[in-house]
Amino acid sequence: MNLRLPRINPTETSAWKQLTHSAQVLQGQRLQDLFGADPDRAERMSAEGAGWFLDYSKNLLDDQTLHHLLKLLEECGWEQALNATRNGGAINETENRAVLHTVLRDPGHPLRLSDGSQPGVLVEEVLNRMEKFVESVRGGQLRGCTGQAFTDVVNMGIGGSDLGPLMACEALAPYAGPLRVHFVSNVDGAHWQRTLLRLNPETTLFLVASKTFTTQETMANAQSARNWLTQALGERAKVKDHFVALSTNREKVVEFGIDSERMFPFWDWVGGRYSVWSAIGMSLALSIGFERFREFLEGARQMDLHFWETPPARNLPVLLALVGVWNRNFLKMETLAVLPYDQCLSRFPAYLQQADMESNGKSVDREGNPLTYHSGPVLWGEPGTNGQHAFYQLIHQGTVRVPCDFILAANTHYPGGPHHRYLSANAFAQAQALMQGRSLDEVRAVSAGSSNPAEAYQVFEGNRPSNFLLCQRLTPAALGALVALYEHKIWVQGVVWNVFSYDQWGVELGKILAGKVLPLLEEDPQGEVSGVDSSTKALVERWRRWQDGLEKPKGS
Ligand code: G6Q
Repeated sequence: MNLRLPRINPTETSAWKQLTHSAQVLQGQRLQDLFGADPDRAERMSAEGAGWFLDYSKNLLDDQTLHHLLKLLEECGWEQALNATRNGGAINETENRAVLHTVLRDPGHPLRLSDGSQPGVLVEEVLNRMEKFVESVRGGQLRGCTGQAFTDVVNMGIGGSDLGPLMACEALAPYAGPLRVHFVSNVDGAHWQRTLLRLNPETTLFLVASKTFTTQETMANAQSARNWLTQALGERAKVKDHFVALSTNREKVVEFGIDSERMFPFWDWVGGRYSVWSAIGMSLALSIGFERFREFLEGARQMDLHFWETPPARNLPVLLALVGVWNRNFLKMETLAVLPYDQCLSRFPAYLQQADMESNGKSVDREGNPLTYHSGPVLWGEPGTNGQHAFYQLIHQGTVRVPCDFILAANTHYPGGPHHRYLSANAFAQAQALMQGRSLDEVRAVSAGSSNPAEAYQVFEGNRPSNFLLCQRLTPAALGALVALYEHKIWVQGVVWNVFSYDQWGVELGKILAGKVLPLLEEDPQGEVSGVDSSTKALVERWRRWQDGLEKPKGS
């Protein structure tokens, strides 16, 4: 069985050429006219699965474009890519690793890897251990070293070991139990020190979340937490009672002083930004309870099944991915705004930023050649309606076009008053306004003949694309499905762009250089700074003088 990813330059497919032509034709058309000429457009250009409804009809495309986009995916070797992924091929080739985060939501999965290991069995074991642990912490049986039950949990991790559980804890806050969950990620001491003000050492449980257990930020924070605990509790302190490790690196965990009994492992076939489903999800499980955590996994599993079993033309991740390729490569849009109309999803854009930009922010293809076309867009966003009072001006009337993903639940966890109707009306109206715009004639009709010197500024060009994702209620299952939807979308785009979506070499250089700069900050403030460029040298020298008060900033 061929378990390698294909090597196909998408620009050399026949579909790419057809799509280039379609883009020229469609750019001269108006979305509003496409709707006017086709009463079934919204019905045809929508799909449903795993509890989510996707309306992609407000994109500047037609049936033929969609047909070519599906053809593009086929020509880029989708079947082969899917087969390699699902059967445990080492598709993260530059790190020689399989990519099996979908097995995390399918405990007991029968796959056996070439080294004889069975990921599904390992997953099941760890989930069962996590369940017992979560229940005994939440039930108050497992206590701190002075005999008090835990009241606070602090997840210490960064990047993939922080963003997923943080986002999910926020999103599922309506399901949270009595444990307060905090997240410390930044190496900036402010993050840890501001958090500790809210903690009692006797009742705090620390989760050191790090796949490698060598990450500078996380280890510095964990070390400070350990010092704080031992200083506060003196002889009574038993570090092992207050620390848990979520990691793949047993040796380093033990070296840090955490009992292997309190270590919940995951494996190298789980990428950091795809790890919320693994032991890295411990903070979420402690917050919402294990039954809900399993529902979260099951929601993702339902999206996996939808992705694997639904024909591409009705397949949510495939459609979202292909519309994204269309906007990025053919209509030349450089960014994507993710706009959840849900305060609980306030961290979702930040989470997705990592998942998407770290996966597809690549410029070398699978044969090591520079890309001659664009890959992943810049992803950004904020929850509605706040964004409307901030950056939507540019989305409506700026000189760049920004495709938007609107996300909304039909029901809120916080009923009472008109809030949810206001919120929902705004979401629908923004997507509508972006699509239809407002012409000069319409502006003049409002002025009803009276002079209006601002009329040119009140015109909205419209024709600005968006997707709309709607679920019934943001339950653990719905969130799981939403996250899995975007994970698969990212993967499909990576297949088309012929990149390796599961490595992240771009984060390495800065870490190496930070290791070289650090000694310069620790040396004699009067000493010479050498071995760096003139800009870095001048900055470091000024930093030293200002830090030691040897010089005052001008104008201060
Ligand atoms: C994610 C990346 C990265 C990683 C962090 C933390 O895919 O690999 O964001 O999650 O660098 O790494 P550790 O979990 O090893 O501390």
